[in-house]
Amino acid sequence: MSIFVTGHTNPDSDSIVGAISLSYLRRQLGDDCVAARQGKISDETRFILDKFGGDEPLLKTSYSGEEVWVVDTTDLAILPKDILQATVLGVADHHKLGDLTTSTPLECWIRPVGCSNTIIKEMFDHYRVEIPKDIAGMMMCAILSDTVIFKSPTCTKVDTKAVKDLAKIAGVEDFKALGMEMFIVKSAVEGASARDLTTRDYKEFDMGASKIGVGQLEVVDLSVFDDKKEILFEDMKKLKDESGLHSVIVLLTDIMTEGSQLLVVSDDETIIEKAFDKKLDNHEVWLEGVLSRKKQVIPFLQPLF
Ligand SMILES: [Mn+2]
Repeated sequence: MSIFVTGHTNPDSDSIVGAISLSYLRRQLGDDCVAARQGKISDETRFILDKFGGDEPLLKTSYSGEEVWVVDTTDLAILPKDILQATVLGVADHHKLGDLTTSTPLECWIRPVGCSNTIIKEMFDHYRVEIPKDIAGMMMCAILSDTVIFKSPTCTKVDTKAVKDLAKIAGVEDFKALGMEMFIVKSAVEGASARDLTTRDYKEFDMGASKIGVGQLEVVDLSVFDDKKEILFEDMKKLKDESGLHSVIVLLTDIMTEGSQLLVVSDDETIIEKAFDKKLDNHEVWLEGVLSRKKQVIPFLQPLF
C-alpha cells in the first residue's frame, strides 16, 4: 500500500514541491511513497514545475485508512478533512505547532526556518541521500518563494545556505534572478477573478471561538491592484458570509518596497487596529516592513481574540 506525502489545502509552491521532494527521499529510503496535493497548482508553482521538469503531484483529498506524511502545516483547518482517520507517519513543517494529533508515534521534523523544503534538504543530508538536479532546482525555488528571496523575517541562515547548496546541484548561477522571474509570474493578476485573487494564497485560522481568513498576494508592484480593490472588497465580504468568518483580511504585499497594504472586512475592525496599533482608513492600512503573514500578522491577532 502506498504512503502519501501531502501539503495543505490551497497548496503553495512549498506544499507541492515538498510533496515531490519528500516523497522522492522516502522512496530512496525504501518506502512506496507517492506525492499528493490538496488543490490546484498555482501559476508560480507551474513555473517551477515547467522550469525543472517536475510532475504534478496526484490530486487526493481523502486519506481515511491511509498512511501519510504531512508537509508545511499541522493545522487541521487546512489539512484533509479525514486526516485524523489516517496514520500520520511524519511531519516536516516550519509553522507553529497546530492541532493535528496522531494515534501512533511519528517522525517529527519541525524547525523555525523559512521553508519546509529547507527542512527536507536537512533530511536528505541526515539520511545521506543525493538530491537529483531537477528536485534540487524545485526545492531552491520553493525556499526563494517562502522567504521572498531572503527578504522575509522568517528567513534564516539555514535557508540561505540551503538555497546556495541547491543552486549548485541544480546548476543555477543567478538564483536571485530566477527568484525575481518567479515573483513576476506570481504578480500576474490580469484575467484572474476576484475569488482567484482573494484565495490565491489563503488560509483560515481558528482564533478562540472565531475564525478568520487571511489571504496574501505578493507582487513586485502594488499598482496592479489599483483598479482591483473594489472587486476584492466585494469578494472578501462574500467569502466572509459564506464561511461564517469574523474577519477576512487580504495582504497586498509589495516585495520591492517591502511592506503590505491590509484590506480588511471584519465584524470588529478595532481588533485589527489594536493588533497593529494603526487606524484603518476606509478599511485599509499600510504596514511598513510587513512581508510575513505567519510572523508579522497572525501572532499579533491571536492574543486579541
Ligand atoms: Mn512553507
